[in-house]
Amino acid sequence: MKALIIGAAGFVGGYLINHLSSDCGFEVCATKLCGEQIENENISVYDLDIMNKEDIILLLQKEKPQQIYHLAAQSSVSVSWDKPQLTADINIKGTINLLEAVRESGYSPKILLVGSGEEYGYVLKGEVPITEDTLMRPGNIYAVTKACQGMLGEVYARAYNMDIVMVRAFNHIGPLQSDTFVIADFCKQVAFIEAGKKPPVISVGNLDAKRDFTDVRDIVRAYSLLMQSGKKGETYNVGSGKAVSIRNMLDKILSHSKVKINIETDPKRLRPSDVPIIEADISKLCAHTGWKRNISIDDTIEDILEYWRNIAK
Ligand code: A2R
Repeated sequence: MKALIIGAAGFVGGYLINHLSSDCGFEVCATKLCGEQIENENISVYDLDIMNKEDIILLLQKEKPQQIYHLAAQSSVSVSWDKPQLTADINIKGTINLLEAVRESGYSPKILLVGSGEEYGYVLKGEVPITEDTLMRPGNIYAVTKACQGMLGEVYARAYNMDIVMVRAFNHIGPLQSDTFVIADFCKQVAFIEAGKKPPVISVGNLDAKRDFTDVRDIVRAYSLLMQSGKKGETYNVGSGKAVSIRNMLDKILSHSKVKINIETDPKRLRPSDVPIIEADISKLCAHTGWKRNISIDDTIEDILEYWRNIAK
């Protein structure tokens, strides 16, 4: 089996490369933007900007992958406020470029479009856990573009009978994640405190919000299972199915800390529009693929802490 990962230089891409090449034994080709790095001798790496449809066509004609994982995105919510046009171009136009390139290439790979739990946005009390049929009320520009990407996938699957599966991924965490994400941020702070490079006070935002956290390694396993048995034109939630409060996550992180740490609320980290609970209903994913979480939250936290301890050394 040959798989192409588009936008593989990001957080998820590295884990997906490892899973497909090492665990599944696939031949993997991966794309990155010029200037990005992918260190892996066992795969073919190409520079590709998805804004250039002709380049996508040339790559597809050369490699003819049976599976295409589309990860390339402007994936930051905060950047999406500053650069709405760029976000729409990459996430919507880029996806159209890919789908059109596949159509023009005249063959039929299976395609996974990676969306986000953010697409659901303002979830009402009675809507938790969130099923795939829940009304989407995106609360930011990134989420709007991802919702649009998913709708495009549905339309192309129906109109052109293309084998496209959509996912809405909830919070994924793991080593290598940027510290702009809450769990990486907390673990980094703890590691720098342990190393004596920061006073023993951890700054936090809203600890009451509950979110659905899953290890990124379990997430990419779900993606490859969906490429085996996900149904054409369908959308799947990918998450743990169990929301945990940020306070609970912080307690777990602090319980692994080697030093005593005080907690301090930083008003800059408080986001007034925080949705109180986001929890995925993953029954469709489990029923169609047999997926279940393999890595516990505690094991993930230990791995993330170890990652930041090595950096803080
Ligand atoms: O923005 P950069 O320089 O970090 O590059 C990102 C890349 N990318 C592009 N690739 C090809 N053509 C473009 N025009 C283009 N613009 C950006 O896509 C980055 O290397 C990759 C996305 O990786 P991350 O931002 O690290 O996202 P992550 O966490 O790996 O999530 C993967 C997917 C995304 O579709 C998210 O929206 C979704 O999972 O949650």
